[in-house]
Amino acid sequence: MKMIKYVMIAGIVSLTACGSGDESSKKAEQPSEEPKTETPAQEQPAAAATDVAELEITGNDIMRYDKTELRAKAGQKVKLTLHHAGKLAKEAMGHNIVILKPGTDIAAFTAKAIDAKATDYFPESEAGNVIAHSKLIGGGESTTIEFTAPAAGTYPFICSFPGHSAFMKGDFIVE
Ligand SMILES: [Cu+2]
Repeated sequence: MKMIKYVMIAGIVSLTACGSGDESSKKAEQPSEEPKTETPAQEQPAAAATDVAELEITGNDIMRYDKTELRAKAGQKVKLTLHHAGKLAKEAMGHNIVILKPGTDIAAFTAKAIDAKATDYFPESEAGNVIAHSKLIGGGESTTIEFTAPAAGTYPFICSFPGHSAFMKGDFIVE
Protein backbone atom coordinates (compact mmCIF):
# COMPACT_ATOMS: atom_id res chain seq x y z
CA MET A 1 0.00 0.00 0.00
CA LYS A 2 2.75 2.36 0.95
CA MET A 3 4.52 1.49 -2.27
CA ILE A 4 1.47 2.31 -4.40
CA LYS A 5 1.05 5.64 -2.69
CA TYR A 6 4.68 6.45 -3.34
CA VAL A 7 4.38 5.59 -7.01
CA MET A 8 1.30 7.79 -7.34
CA ILE A 9 3.06 10.74 -5.76
CA ALA A 10 6.02 10.21 -8.05
CA GLY A 11 3.63 10.22 -10.99
CA ILE A 12 2.04 13.48 -9.94
CA VAL A 13 5.42 15.09 -9.40
CA SER A 14 6.62 14.09 -12.84
CA LEU A 15 3.37 15.33 -14.39
CA THR A 16 3.73 18.76 -12.82
CA ALA A 17 7.40 18.81 -13.74
CA CYS A 18 6.40 18.45 -17.37
CA GLY A 19 3.72 21.12 -17.07
CA SER A 20 6.02 24.02 -17.85
CA GLY A 21 7.53 22.38 -20.89
CA ASP A 22 5.34 24.18 -23.38
CA GLU A 23 8.36 25.17 -25.39
CA SER A 24 8.44 22.59 -28.13
CA SER A 25 12.10 21.90 -28.48
CA LYS A 26 13.12 23.51 -31.70
CA LYS A 27 15.45 21.06 -33.30
CA ALA A 28 18.35 22.90 -34.82
CA GLU A 29 18.35 22.43 -38.57
CA GLN A 30 20.88 19.80 -39.38
CA PRO A 31 23.21 21.18 -42.00
CA SER A 32 22.60 19.15 -45.10
CA GLU A 33 25.55 17.10 -46.19
CA GLU A 34 27.87 18.74 -48.63
CA PRO A 35 27.65 17.16 -52.08
CA LYS A 36 30.58 14.84 -52.28
CA THR A 37 32.67 16.41 -54.99
CA GLU A 38 36.27 15.40 -54.54
CA THR A 39 37.98 18.74 -54.26
CA PRO A 40 41.59 18.01 -53.52
CA ALA A 41 42.96 19.76 -50.46
CA GLN A 42 41.27 23.07 -51.29
CA GLU A 43 40.94 24.66 -47.87
CA GLN A 44 37.30 25.39 -47.35
CA PRO A 45 36.36 27.55 -44.38
CA ALA A 46 34.67 25.35 -41.80
CA ALA A 47 30.91 25.79 -41.85
CA ALA A 48 30.86 26.15 -38.07
CA ALA A 49 33.06 29.24 -38.22
CA THR A 50 30.40 31.34 -39.93
CA ASP A 51 27.53 29.66 -38.21
CA VAL A 52 26.04 31.44 -35.19
CA ALA A 53 23.78 29.76 -32.67
CA GLU A 54 21.26 32.40 -31.63
CA LEU A 55 19.75 31.21 -28.38
CA GLU A 56 17.16 32.79 -26.13
CA ILE A 57 15.95 32.05 -22.64
CA THR A 58 13.45 33.92 -20.50
CA GLY A 59 13.12 34.23 -16.75
CA ASN A 60 10.01 35.40 -14.91
CA ASP A 61 8.75 36.71 -11.58
CA ILE A 62 8.15 33.23 -10.20
CA MET A 63 11.76 32.17 -10.43
CA ARG A 64 11.64 30.03 -13.54
CA TYR A 65 13.38 29.91 -16.89
CA ASP A 66 11.18 29.01 -19.85
CA LYS A 67 13.55 26.24 -20.90
CA THR A 68 15.85 23.72 -19.33
CA GLU A 69 17.99 23.00 -22.34
CA LEU A 70 20.08 25.07 -24.72
CA ARG A 71 22.07 23.59 -27.60
CA ALA A 72 25.01 24.53 -29.78
CA LYS A 73 27.78 22.87 -31.71
CA ALA A 74 31.39 22.75 -30.54
CA GLY A 75 33.33 25.76 -31.77
CA GLN A 76 30.18 27.55 -32.84
CA LYS A 77 29.74 31.20 -32.01
CA VAL A 78 26.91 31.52 -29.52
CA LYS A 79 24.75 34.59 -29.12
CA LEU A 80 22.66 33.99 -26.03
CA THR A 81 19.97 36.45 -25.00
CA LEU A 82 18.41 36.35 -21.55
CA HIS A 83 15.05 38.06 -21.18
CA HIS A 84 13.25 38.86 -17.93
CA ALA A 85 9.54 38.76 -18.66
CA GLY A 86 8.55 39.82 -15.15
CA LYS A 87 8.05 43.19 -13.49
CA LEU A 88 10.10 42.85 -10.31
CA ALA A 89 13.34 44.78 -9.83
CA LYS A 90 16.64 42.99 -10.03
CA GLU A 91 17.22 43.56 -6.30
CA ALA A 92 14.21 41.37 -5.54
CA MET A 93 13.97 39.00 -8.51
CA GLY A 94 17.15 39.48 -10.51
CA HIS A 95 18.13 36.86 -13.04
CA ASN A 96 21.31 36.01 -14.85
CA ILE A 97 22.58 32.94 -16.60
CA VAL A 98 25.85 31.31 -15.65
CA ILE A 99 27.16 28.39 -17.69
CA LEU A 100 29.46 26.14 -15.69
CA LYS A 101 32.07 23.57 -16.52
CA PRO A 102 30.95 19.96 -16.11
CA GLY A 103 31.63 18.68 -12.63
CA THR A 104 31.47 22.11 -10.97
CA ASP A 105 30.20 21.87 -7.41
CA ILE A 106 27.03 23.90 -7.91
CA ALA A 107 26.21 24.03 -4.18
CA ALA A 108 29.65 25.49 -3.45
CA PHE A 109 29.30 27.90 -6.35
CA THR A 110 25.93 29.22 -5.24
CA ALA A 111 27.11 29.47 -1.62
CA LYS A 112 29.86 31.83 -2.80
CA ALA A 113 27.39 33.68 -5.01
CA ILE A 114 25.30 34.64 -1.96
CA ASP A 115 28.28 36.64 -0.67
CA ALA A 116 28.90 38.28 -4.03
CA LYS A 117 26.16 40.92 -3.97
CA ALA A 118 28.66 43.61 -4.98
CA THR A 119 29.27 41.80 -8.27
CA ASP A 120 25.60 41.00 -8.90
CA TYR A 121 25.94 37.59 -7.23
CA PHE A 122 28.69 36.48 -9.56
CA PRO A 123 31.51 35.07 -7.41
CA GLU A 124 34.72 36.17 -9.15
CA SER A 125 36.71 33.53 -7.27
CA GLU A 126 34.74 30.89 -9.20
CA ALA A 127 35.44 32.38 -12.62
CA GLY A 128 37.64 29.40 -13.49
CA ASN A 129 34.57 27.17 -13.42
CA VAL A 130 32.56 29.42 -15.72
CA ILE A 131 32.21 29.09 -19.49
CA ALA A 132 30.16 32.27 -19.86
CA HIS A 133 27.81 34.41 -17.83
CA SER A 134 25.47 37.33 -18.28
CA LYS A 135 24.90 40.32 -16.08
CA LEU A 136 22.01 40.37 -13.64
CA ILE A 137 18.80 41.89 -14.99
CA GLY A 138 15.43 42.89 -13.59
CA GLY A 139 11.89 42.73 -14.96
CA GLY A 140 11.46 43.94 -18.53
CA GLU A 141 15.18 43.85 -19.30
CA SER A 142 17.22 41.75 -21.69
CA THR A 143 20.91 41.09 -22.05
CA THR A 144 22.96 39.29 -24.67
CA ILE A 145 26.27 37.51 -24.27
CA GLU A 146 28.53 36.12 -26.94
CA PHE A 147 31.01 33.32 -26.55
CA THR A 148 32.38 30.34 -28.39
CA ALA A 149 30.82 26.98 -27.64
CA PRO A 150 33.37 24.76 -25.88
CA ALA A 151 34.09 21.10 -26.61
CA ALA A 152 31.18 18.70 -26.86
CA GLY A 153 29.64 17.96 -23.51
CA THR A 154 26.90 18.91 -21.09
CA TYR A 155 27.42 22.15 -19.24
CA PRO A 156 25.03 23.00 -16.41
CA PHE A 157 23.59 26.50 -16.34
CA ILE A 158 22.02 28.31 -13.41
CA CYS A 159 20.77 31.66 -12.24
CA SER A 160 23.15 32.62 -9.44
CA PHE A 161 20.77 35.00 -7.62
CA PRO A 162 20.46 33.60 -4.07
CA GLY A 163 17.99 30.72 -3.94
CA HIS A 164 17.17 30.71 -7.63
CA SER A 165 19.35 27.85 -8.81
CA ALA A 166 17.07 25.34 -7.10
CA PHE A 167 14.54 26.14 -9.84
CA MET A 168 16.44 28.09 -12.45
CA LYS A 169 18.77 25.53 -13.93
CA GLY A 170 19.29 23.50 -17.03
CA ASP A 171 21.84 22.05 -19.40
CA PHE A 172 23.77 23.73 -22.17
CA ILE A 173 24.41 20.83 -24.50
CA VAL A 174 27.28 21.09 -26.94
CA GLU A 175 27.28 18.57 -29.75
CU1 LIG B 1 17.09 34.26 -11.05
